[in-house]
Amino acid sequence: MTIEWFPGHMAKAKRQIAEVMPKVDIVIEVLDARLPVSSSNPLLEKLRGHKPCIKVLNKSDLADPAVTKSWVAYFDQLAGVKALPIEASKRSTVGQITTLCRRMVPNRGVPGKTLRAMVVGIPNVGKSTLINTLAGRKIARVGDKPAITTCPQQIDLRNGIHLADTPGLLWPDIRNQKSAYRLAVTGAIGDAAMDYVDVALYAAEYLMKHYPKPLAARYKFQDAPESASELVDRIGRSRGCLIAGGQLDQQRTSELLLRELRAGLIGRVSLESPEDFPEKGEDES
Ligand SMILES: Nc1nc2c(ncn2[C@@H]2O[C@H](COP(=O)(O)OP(=O)(O)OP(=O)(O)O)[C@@H](O)[C@H]2O)c(=O)[nH]1
Ligand SMILES: [Mg+2]
Repeated sequence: MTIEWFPGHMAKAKRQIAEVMPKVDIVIEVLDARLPVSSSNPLLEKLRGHKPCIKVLNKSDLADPAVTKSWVAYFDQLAGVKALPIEASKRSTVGQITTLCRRMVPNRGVPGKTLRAMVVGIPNVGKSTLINTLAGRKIARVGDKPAITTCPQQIDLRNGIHLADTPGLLWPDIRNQKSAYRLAVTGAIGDAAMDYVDVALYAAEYLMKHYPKPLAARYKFQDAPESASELVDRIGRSRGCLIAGGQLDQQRTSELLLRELRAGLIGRVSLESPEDFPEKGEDES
Protein backbone atom coordinates (compact mmCIF):
# COMPACT_ATOMS: atom_id res chain seq x y z
CA MET A 1 0.00 0.00 0.00
CA THR A 2 1.22 3.46 -0.87
CA ILE A 3 0.73 6.10 1.75
CA GLU A 4 -0.69 9.36 0.58
CA TRP A 5 0.25 11.97 3.12
CA PHE A 6 -2.46 14.58 3.22
CA PRO A 7 -2.27 17.65 5.47
CA GLY A 8 -4.76 15.99 7.84
CA HIS A 9 -2.52 12.91 8.25
CA MET A 10 0.51 15.08 8.86
CA ALA A 11 -1.26 17.14 11.50
CA LYS A 12 -2.44 13.96 13.25
CA ALA A 13 1.01 12.34 13.16
CA LYS A 14 2.58 15.50 14.54
CA ARG A 15 -0.02 15.75 17.31
CA GLN A 16 0.47 12.10 18.31
CA ILE A 17 4.24 12.45 18.57
CA ALA A 18 3.92 15.75 20.45
CA GLU A 19 1.59 14.03 22.95
CA VAL A 20 3.94 11.14 23.66
CA MET A 21 7.18 13.15 23.67
CA PRO A 22 6.85 14.53 27.24
CA LYS A 23 6.36 10.94 28.51
CA VAL A 24 9.60 9.54 27.10
CA ASP A 25 13.21 9.83 28.24
CA ILE A 26 14.85 9.14 24.90
CA VAL A 27 13.95 9.08 21.22
CA ILE A 28 15.11 6.27 18.93
CA GLU A 29 14.96 7.78 15.48
CA VAL A 30 15.15 5.15 12.74
CA LEU A 31 16.83 6.40 9.57
CA ASP A 32 17.88 4.63 6.40
CA ALA A 33 21.68 4.39 6.48
CA ARG A 34 21.77 4.94 2.71
CA LEU A 35 20.12 8.35 3.04
CA PRO A 36 20.01 9.47 6.67
CA VAL A 37 19.03 13.07 5.94
CA SER A 38 16.46 12.38 3.25
CA SER A 39 14.86 9.65 5.37
CA SER A 40 14.45 12.02 8.31
CA ASN A 41 11.80 14.62 8.91
CA PRO A 42 13.16 17.90 10.33
CA LEU A 43 10.00 18.26 12.38
CA LEU A 44 11.27 15.62 14.80
CA GLU A 45 14.15 17.87 15.86
CA LYS A 46 11.62 20.53 16.79
CA LEU A 47 9.36 18.08 18.62
CA ARG A 48 12.09 16.42 20.65
CA GLY A 49 13.63 19.66 21.91
CA HIS A 50 16.45 18.66 24.29
CA LYS A 51 15.48 15.00 24.70
CA PRO A 52 18.41 12.67 24.00
CA CYS A 53 18.19 10.92 20.67
CA ILE A 54 19.75 7.81 19.15
CA LYS A 55 19.88 8.06 15.39
CA VAL A 56 19.74 4.48 14.29
CA LEU A 57 21.18 4.04 10.80
CA ASN A 58 19.22 1.00 9.73
CA LYS A 59 19.71 -1.21 6.67
CA SER A 60 23.43 -0.63 7.08
CA ASP A 61 23.93 -3.95 5.29
CA LEU A 62 22.86 -2.16 2.10
CA ALA A 63 24.84 1.05 2.68
CA ASP A 64 28.43 1.91 1.82
CA PRO A 65 30.37 1.23 5.08
CA ALA A 66 32.77 4.15 4.57
CA VAL A 67 29.92 6.61 4.09
CA THR A 68 28.05 5.18 7.09
CA LYS A 69 31.14 5.79 9.18
CA SER A 70 31.24 9.43 8.18
CA TRP A 71 27.53 9.77 9.00
CA VAL A 72 28.17 8.43 12.50
CA ALA A 73 30.89 11.04 13.03
CA TYR A 74 28.59 13.74 11.63
CA PHE A 75 25.66 12.92 13.94
CA ASP A 76 27.80 12.30 17.01
CA GLN A 77 28.85 15.96 16.94
CA LEU A 78 25.28 17.07 17.59
CA ALA A 79 24.30 17.80 21.20
CA GLY A 80 22.41 14.96 22.86
CA VAL A 81 22.74 12.73 19.78
CA LYS A 82 24.47 9.40 19.20
CA ALA A 83 24.36 7.49 15.92
CA LEU A 84 24.44 3.72 15.58
CA PRO A 85 24.52 1.68 12.36
CA ILE A 86 22.34 -1.43 12.66
CA GLU A 87 20.55 -4.18 10.83
CA ALA A 88 17.17 -4.21 12.48
CA SER A 89 16.69 -7.96 12.32
CA LYS A 90 20.11 -8.75 13.83
CA ARG A 91 20.09 -8.96 17.57
CA SER A 92 23.88 -8.53 17.72
CA THR A 93 23.66 -5.04 16.22
CA VAL A 94 20.40 -3.99 17.89
CA GLY A 95 21.62 -4.87 21.38
CA GLN A 96 23.84 -1.79 21.38
CA ILE A 97 20.74 0.42 21.44
CA THR A 98 19.91 -0.79 24.94
CA THR A 99 23.45 -0.06 26.11
CA LEU A 100 23.34 3.43 24.59
CA CYS A 101 19.93 4.18 26.14
CA ARG A 102 21.29 3.39 29.59
CA ARG A 103 24.39 5.48 29.01
CA MET A 104 22.47 8.46 27.68
CA VAL A 105 19.80 8.34 30.42
CA PRO A 106 21.87 7.16 33.37
CA ASN A 107 19.29 7.69 36.11
CA ARG A 108 16.67 5.43 34.53
CA GLY A 109 16.31 1.78 33.57
CA VAL A 110 16.97 0.71 37.14
CA PRO A 111 14.50 -1.01 39.49
CA GLY A 112 11.56 1.29 40.14
CA LYS A 113 12.60 3.74 37.45
CA THR A 114 11.58 2.63 33.99
CA LEU A 115 13.45 4.10 31.05
CA ARG A 116 10.87 5.11 28.50
CA ALA A 117 11.79 5.22 24.83
CA MET A 118 9.95 5.95 21.63
CA VAL A 119 10.79 4.64 18.17
CA VAL A 120 10.14 7.18 15.42
CA GLY A 121 10.66 7.16 11.68
CA ILE A 122 9.17 7.47 8.23
CA PRO A 123 7.34 4.52 6.63
CA ASN A 124 9.28 1.41 5.60
CA VAL A 125 12.47 2.41 7.38
CA GLY A 126 12.42 -0.67 9.62
CA LYS A 127 10.64 0.44 12.81
CA SER A 128 8.60 -2.74 13.22
CA THR A 129 11.57 -5.00 12.51
CA LEU A 130 13.58 -3.11 15.12
CA ILE A 131 10.83 -3.26 17.73
CA ASN A 132 10.47 -7.03 17.20
CA THR A 133 14.19 -7.58 17.61
CA LEU A 134 14.38 -5.35 20.71
CA ALA A 135 11.43 -7.17 22.25
CA GLY A 136 12.76 -10.59 21.22
CA ARG A 137 9.33 -11.52 19.93
CA LYS A 138 6.98 -10.66 17.12
CA ILE A 139 4.98 -7.64 18.17
CA ALA A 140 4.79 -5.36 15.17
CA ARG A 141 3.90 -6.33 11.63
CA VAL A 142 6.73 -6.13 9.13
CA GLY A 143 6.00 -5.37 5.52
CA ASP A 144 8.07 -4.73 2.45
CA LYS A 145 5.68 -2.10 1.16
CA PRO A 146 5.24 1.24 2.90
CA ALA A 147 2.20 0.84 5.11
CA ILE A 148 0.88 2.43 8.23
CA THR A 149 1.31 0.47 11.44
CA THR A 150 -1.69 1.25 13.60
CA CYS A 151 -2.66 0.05 17.07
CA PRO A 152 -0.66 1.87 19.75
CA GLN A 153 1.19 -0.31 22.27
CA GLN A 154 3.56 -0.12 25.20
CA ILE A 155 6.20 -2.77 25.11
CA ASP A 156 8.04 -3.96 28.18
CA LEU A 157 11.50 -5.01 27.02
CA ARG A 158 11.95 -6.73 30.40
CA ASN A 159 15.22 -4.97 31.05
CA GLY A 160 13.95 -1.79 32.69
CA ILE A 161 13.13 -0.23 29.34
CA HIS A 162 9.64 0.43 28.04
CA LEU A 163 8.99 1.19 24.42
CA ALA A 164 6.11 3.03 22.83
CA ASP A 165 5.66 1.39 19.40
CA THR A 166 3.36 4.04 18.03
CA PRO A 167 2.79 6.85 17.47
CA GLY A 168 6.13 7.24 15.83
CA LEU A 169 5.27 7.64 12.20
CA LEU A 170 6.54 10.68 10.34
CA TRP A 171 6.07 11.49 6.70
CA PRO A 172 9.00 11.70 4.28
CA ASP A 173 9.90 15.30 3.64
CA ILE A 174 10.04 15.55 -0.14
CA ARG A 175 10.13 19.32 -0.56
CA ASN A 176 13.71 18.89 -1.71
CA GLN A 177 13.82 17.30 -5.18
CA LYS A 178 17.01 15.35 -4.50
CA SER A 179 15.53 13.88 -1.33
CA ALA A 180 12.44 12.83 -3.24
CA TYR A 181 14.54 11.04 -5.85
CA ARG A 182 16.75 9.32 -3.28
CA LEU A 183 13.71 8.12 -1.33
CA ALA A 184 12.15 6.88 -4.54
CA VAL A 185 15.35 5.00 -5.44
CA THR A 186 15.09 3.02 -2.19
CA GLY A 187 11.35 2.46 -2.62
CA ALA A 188 10.52 4.49 0.48
CA ILE A 189 8.00 6.60 -1.33
CA GLY A 190 5.38 4.77 -3.29
CA ASP A 191 6.32 3.76 -6.80
CA ALA A 192 3.09 5.32 -8.00
CA ALA A 193 4.21 8.73 -6.72
CA MET A 194 7.07 9.10 -9.20
CA ASP A 195 7.92 8.11 -12.71
CA TYR A 196 9.94 4.87 -12.68
CA VAL A 197 11.94 5.84 -15.75
CA ASP A 198 12.93 9.19 -14.21
CA VAL A 199 13.92 7.55 -10.93
CA ALA A 200 16.00 4.91 -12.72
CA LEU A 201 17.79 7.60 -14.72
CA TYR A 202 18.57 9.44 -11.51
CA ALA A 203 19.94 6.21 -10.01
CA ALA A 204 21.94 5.46 -13.16
CA GLU A 205 23.57 8.88 -13.13
CA TYR A 206 24.38 8.62 -9.44
CA LEU A 207 25.88 5.14 -9.78
CA MET A 208 28.01 6.21 -12.75
CA LYS A 209 29.43 9.06 -10.71
CA HIS A 210 29.92 7.34 -7.35
CA TYR A 211 30.05 3.58 -7.96
CA PRO A 212 31.42 3.05 -11.51
CA LYS A 213 33.35 -0.13 -10.66
CA PRO A 214 30.57 -2.13 -8.99
CA LEU A 215 28.30 -1.00 -11.80
CA ALA A 216 30.67 -2.25 -14.50
CA ALA A 217 31.13 -5.51 -12.61
CA ARG A 218 27.40 -6.13 -12.28
CA TYR A 219 26.47 -5.31 -15.88
CA LYS A 220 29.71 -6.52 -17.40
CA PHE A 221 30.90 -3.63 -19.50
CA GLN A 222 34.47 -2.71 -20.29
CA ASP A 223 34.13 0.96 -21.24
CA ALA A 224 32.02 3.35 -19.18
CA PRO A 225 28.75 4.54 -20.72
CA GLU A 226 28.68 8.23 -21.58
CA SER A 227 25.29 9.07 -20.18
CA ALA A 228 22.65 7.71 -17.83
CA SER A 229 20.35 6.92 -20.73
CA GLU A 230 23.14 5.01 -22.47
CA LEU A 231 23.67 3.02 -19.29
CA VAL A 232 19.96 2.17 -19.01
CA ASP A 233 19.92 1.27 -22.70
CA ARG A 234 22.89 -1.08 -22.33
CA ILE A 235 21.44 -2.79 -19.27
CA GLY A 236 18.10 -3.29 -20.99
CA ARG A 237 19.62 -4.71 -24.14
CA SER A 238 21.94 -7.06 -22.28
CA ARG A 239 18.96 -8.39 -20.31
CA GLY A 240 16.63 -8.65 -23.28
CA CYS A 241 14.24 -5.94 -22.07
CA LEU A 242 12.98 -5.16 -25.56
CA ILE A 243 9.67 -4.47 -27.21
CA ALA A 244 8.56 -5.13 -30.76
CA GLY A 245 11.00 -3.80 -33.34
CA GLY A 246 14.00 -4.29 -31.05
CA GLN A 247 13.35 -1.08 -29.14
CA LEU A 248 14.28 -0.77 -25.50
CA ASP A 249 11.53 -1.47 -22.98
CA GLN A 250 12.35 1.49 -20.76
CA GLN A 251 9.80 0.72 -18.10
CA ARG A 252 10.96 -2.87 -17.63
CA THR A 253 14.64 -1.90 -17.68
CA SER A 254 14.03 0.84 -15.11
CA GLU A 255 12.25 -1.61 -12.85
CA LEU A 256 15.09 -4.11 -13.22
CA LEU A 257 17.78 -1.57 -12.33
CA LEU A 258 15.90 -0.29 -9.28
CA ARG A 259 15.03 -3.80 -8.11
CA GLU A 260 18.67 -4.90 -8.31
CA LEU A 261 19.92 -1.73 -6.62
CA ARG A 262 17.38 -2.08 -3.78
CA ALA A 263 18.33 -5.72 -3.28
CA GLY A 264 22.01 -4.79 -2.93
CA LEU A 265 23.01 -6.65 -6.10
CA ILE A 266 25.12 -3.71 -7.32
CA GLY A 267 26.93 -3.68 -4.00
CA ARG A 268 26.63 -1.54 -0.90
CA VAL A 269 25.52 1.86 -2.09
CA SER A 270 24.86 5.04 -0.12
CA LEU A 271 22.81 7.75 -1.78
CA GLU A 272 24.04 10.74 0.19
CA SER A 273 27.01 11.61 2.38
CA PRO A 274 27.67 14.41 4.90
CA GLU A 275 29.68 16.35 2.32
CA ASP A 276 26.50 16.78 0.27
CA PHE A 277 25.01 19.01 2.98
CA PRO A 278 23.98 21.75 2.98
CA GLU A 279 22.88 21.14 -0.58
CA LYS A 280 23.15 24.00 -2.99
CA GLY A 281 20.71 25.08 -5.66
CA GLU A 282 17.77 23.27 -4.09
CA ASP A 283 14.34 24.49 -3.33
CA GLU A 284 14.34 24.35 0.46
CA SER A 285 11.10 26.26 0.87
N1 LIG B 1 18.22 -5.20 4.11
C1 LIG B 1 17.58 -4.82 5.20
N2 LIG B 1 16.22 -4.77 5.17
C2 LIG B 1 15.57 -4.37 6.29
C3 LIG B 1 16.27 -4.03 7.48
N3 LIG B 1 15.35 -3.67 8.40
C4 LIG B 1 14.15 -3.77 7.82
N4 LIG B 1 14.25 -4.20 6.55
C5 LIG B 1 13.16 -4.43 5.57
O1 LIG B 1 12.51 -3.20 5.33
C6 LIG B 1 11.11 -3.41 5.13
C7 LIG B 1 10.30 -2.51 6.05
O2 LIG B 1 10.48 -2.93 7.39
P1 LIG B 1 9.40 -2.61 8.53
O3 LIG B 1 9.99 -3.06 9.82
O4 LIG B 1 8.07 -3.13 8.16
O5 LIG B 1 9.37 -1.02 8.45
P2 LIG B 1 8.42 0.01 9.24
O6 LIG B 1 9.25 1.22 9.48
O7 LIG B 1 7.78 -0.64 10.41
O8 LIG B 1 7.33 0.32 8.13
P3 LIG B 1 5.83 0.93 8.35
O9 LIG B 1 5.12 0.08 9.37
O10 LIG B 1 5.27 0.81 6.98
O11 LIG B 1 5.97 2.35 8.77
C8 LIG B 1 10.90 -4.90 5.32
O12 LIG B 1 10.91 -5.54 4.07
C9 LIG B 1 12.07 -5.34 6.16
O13 LIG B 1 12.39 -6.69 5.99
C10 LIG B 1 17.71 -4.12 7.48
O14 LIG B 1 18.43 -3.82 8.44
N5 LIG B 1 18.29 -4.51 6.30
MG1 LIG C 1 5.77 -0.90 10.92
